[in-house]
Amino acid sequence: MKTEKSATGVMDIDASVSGELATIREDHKQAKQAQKRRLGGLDRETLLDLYYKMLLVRRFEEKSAEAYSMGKIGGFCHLYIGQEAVAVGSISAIRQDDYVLASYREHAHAIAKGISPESVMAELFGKAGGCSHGKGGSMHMFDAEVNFLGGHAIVGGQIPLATGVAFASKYKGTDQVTLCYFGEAAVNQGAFHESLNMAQLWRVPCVYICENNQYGMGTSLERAMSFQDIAQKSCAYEIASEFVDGMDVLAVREATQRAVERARKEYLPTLLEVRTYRFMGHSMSDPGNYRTRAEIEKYQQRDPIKLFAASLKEEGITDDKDFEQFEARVKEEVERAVRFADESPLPESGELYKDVYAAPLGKKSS
Ligand SMILES: Cc1ncc(C[n+]2csc(CCOP(=O)(O)OP(=O)(O)O)c2C)c(N)n1
Ligand SMILES: [Mg+2]
Repeated sequence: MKTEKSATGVMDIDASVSGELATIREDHKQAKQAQKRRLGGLDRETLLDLYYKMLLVRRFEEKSAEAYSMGKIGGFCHLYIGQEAVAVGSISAIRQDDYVLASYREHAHAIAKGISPESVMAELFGKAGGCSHGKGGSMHMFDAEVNFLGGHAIVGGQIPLATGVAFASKYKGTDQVTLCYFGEAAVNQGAFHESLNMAQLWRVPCVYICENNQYGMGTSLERAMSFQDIAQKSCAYEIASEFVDGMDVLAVREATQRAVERARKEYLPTLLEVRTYRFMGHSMSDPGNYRTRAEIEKYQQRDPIKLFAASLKEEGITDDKDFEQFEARVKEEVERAVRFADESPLPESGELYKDVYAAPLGKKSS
């Protein structure tokens, strides 16, 4: 087998996945048929909104990558390109007053939950106009106003926190639901198992969404996990679970709707294993030499945005003119975000001491 290194550091192993390509094309065809069947149940406005949001976060992140290489963004920056259907589909299934907690790969979740692209871009630039006042950066988006509670850099750290947030909703007698996102590598953490145990035992309204993109940094799932059927791990705690195609925005939305209903009405948690793939490296500094270009291309054939666009077009819901208009609107929105971030000032030095400790209940933080 001929192996060579490309300019990007991605290994090219010729034709090793050609057999798999046929399977992935077949999967793609089937997913498209299933998606088209689902389109019928939704109004045009909802469908277009899902498409628009996926395109917005894709172009937003492409622009972030550009800004990163220009030195405008410091620190770590983990892109979500390829996974858009997961955040957009699932967050479309909740109410504004529901909660979302995510990992450090969270730009899309923050935008989908309602933080403005301007505020997310300014946070990436470390500017005062950012949602965390420029002190958090890429991994620490946060806005309590829209119930987006981070942005967590410790792998799996958000899982017990989300369980607590969901418990608090139940304790206070509200019917709010919490969505908790994490990668498949976090499933090996004790915190995941402890949280699922408590969630079912105490009937906590939390939906655990494992974004299985098949890699934890440069380590494939097969190399790190003895039993890789993540949805089935729920059996140990008698939690309801589903395996979902993460490249199909409507499948993600529907599975989340089922889980959210269970949480809201019966205070029951659910584990969703959403199978997806990241098209970019783990972070902006990842040379990516642990997977082949052919493997990436294989999954790019199942690009969630292209899949959805094809379904919308084939069903006569949109045409090429609509797509051009979407591109133009998104471009304008992303450029506005960059302009805002560029023009936003750096945080004042006094900002360093703000929000370090929580204010005692009932008192405003200084
Ligand atoms: C407790 C802890 N251990 C290790 C790390 C270093 N680390 C950062 S990301 C990552 C991989 C996580 O992969 P996964 O959970 O699958 O999420 P993905 O990056 O694929 O979205 C690791 C090991 C960390 N941040 N926290
Ligand atoms: Mg992963």
